[in-house]
Amino acid sequence: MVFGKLFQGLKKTREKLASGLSRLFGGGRKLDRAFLDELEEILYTSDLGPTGSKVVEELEQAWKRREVEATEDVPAFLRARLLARLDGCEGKLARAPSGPTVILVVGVNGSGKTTSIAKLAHHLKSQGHSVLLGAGDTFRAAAVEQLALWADRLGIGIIRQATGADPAAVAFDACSAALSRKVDFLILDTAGRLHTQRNLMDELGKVVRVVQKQIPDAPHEVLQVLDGTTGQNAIRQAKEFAAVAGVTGLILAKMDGTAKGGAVFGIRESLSIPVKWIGVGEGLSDLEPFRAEPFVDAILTFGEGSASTSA
Ligand SMILES: Nc1nc2c(ncn2[C@@H]2O[C@H](COP(=O)(O)OP(=O)(O)O)[C@@H](O)[C@H]2O)c(=O)[nH]1
Ligand SMILES: [Mg+2]
Repeated sequence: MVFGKLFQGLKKTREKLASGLSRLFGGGRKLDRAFLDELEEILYTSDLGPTGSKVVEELEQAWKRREVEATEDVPAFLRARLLARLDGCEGKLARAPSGPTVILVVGVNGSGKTTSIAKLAHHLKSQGHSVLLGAGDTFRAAAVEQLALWADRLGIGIIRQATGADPAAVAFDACSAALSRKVDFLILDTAGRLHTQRNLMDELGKVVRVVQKQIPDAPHEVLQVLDGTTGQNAIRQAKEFAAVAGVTGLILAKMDGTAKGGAVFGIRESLSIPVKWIGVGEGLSDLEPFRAEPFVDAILTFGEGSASTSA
């Protein structure tokens, strides 16, 4: 199956929705106020949260305008509205017009930054690109080692300094090396931080300035890694962080296991930042470019027959 792990990871989200929806849609009901209310409750209490309510509001408007009159038309309507919310989300990376493309990876501690970097490097390498890593999480001794281990396994270069070194100095070295080695991609790891940690956020700004001294149009991507198991919390985190860190794309890690997939819609709705990649495990190949259709179809099922129009 093409999206086996993601599909599996969204099991909780899907099954919770499916039980409510199949009950609602299975009963030969007509489309009326009571139906809409029940639908809203099902969607809201799934991890779609407020997005669930908004989609039902849109449905109510369409129903009043007589654009949607029968319950049979509702699945396709919901699917289309959820898909519309994910417009522009795809697993594509901006590229430098020439020279190395610099990707800065940010997020809170434990969200999955370092692992996602390894996976992304693996993906890029498998596409024939040369990749260099910069060990910018100099905060914890284990962090540099963790990235170095991945670099070793991948057979790619890593620029590192001792624990406690200035991350901006590492970034400077890494950019010099990326330029002289003429690599296609430089991926910079950073220490975990919260948007409230002023000194650490300033440090991030300094890293960016140092990078720009050598590669003026860099970083070409600032990817924020979010822990997919945190659901609606991830939305708040993304919003607060993005405002100060110039985030250009999101990696949703840990979408295997107990992911709360519905939060993706809320993230997209409250931020104009696209979800670009999905992490579905701890292995190197467990990173998938985000694709809206399979994602929506893995969440939204209506029991008998589905909203999906794709095979
Ligand atoms: N199941 C699962 N675990 C992940 C995924 N991404 C990261 N992890 C795990 O989450 C933990 C923290 O990851 P790490 O990359 O060190 O986070 P960082 O502190 O942001 O750099 C590690 O145990 C990873 O193996 C994922 O997509 N799925
Ligand atoms: Mg890390």
